[in-house]
Amino acid sequence: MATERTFSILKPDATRRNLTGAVNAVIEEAGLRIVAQRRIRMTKEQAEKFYEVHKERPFFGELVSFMTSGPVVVQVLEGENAVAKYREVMGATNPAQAAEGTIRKRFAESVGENTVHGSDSAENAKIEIAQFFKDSDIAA
Ligand code: RTP
Ligand code: MG
Repeated sequence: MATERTFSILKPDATRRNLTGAVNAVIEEAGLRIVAQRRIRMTKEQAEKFYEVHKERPFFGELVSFMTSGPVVVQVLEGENAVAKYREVMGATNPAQAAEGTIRKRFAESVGENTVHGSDSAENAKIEIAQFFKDSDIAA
């Protein structure tokens, strides 16, 4: 498996509780490298576009309002099999179902406020990275 990149967001519940360093430590301990990182305030338009696939879901409004409720940290992570590796390190969407040691098991408060986002495929990772980073922002 070649080196791969994935897109990550440390969500507003992580910044609110001052957990960005603790989450980054888990990411780095898993062997993923943070090759780009920026703290931003997502606009409603950015959040709606980012989560467009969920626009018909009942939780869409709540999700957009949460993602714009405070600062987030957007990141590009790099490593062997980074997409699948990060999904494993994040744990299940619902923290109650997440495996021991995963970010969501350790830190997440609820299925909505679940601390991190990670791309679900290499193809989506490319699309998501391009929404927030230029090639020149990434230093591998
Ligand atoms: P993400 O996209 O944020 O990495 O999370 P995921 O793949 O594990 O979960 P996904 O199904 O893509 O859902 C996206 C985000 O929507 C919120 N959500 N709320 N209230 C609910 O039932 C519910 N279900 C999903 C979560 O913030 C989830 O991460
Ligand atoms: Mg998802």
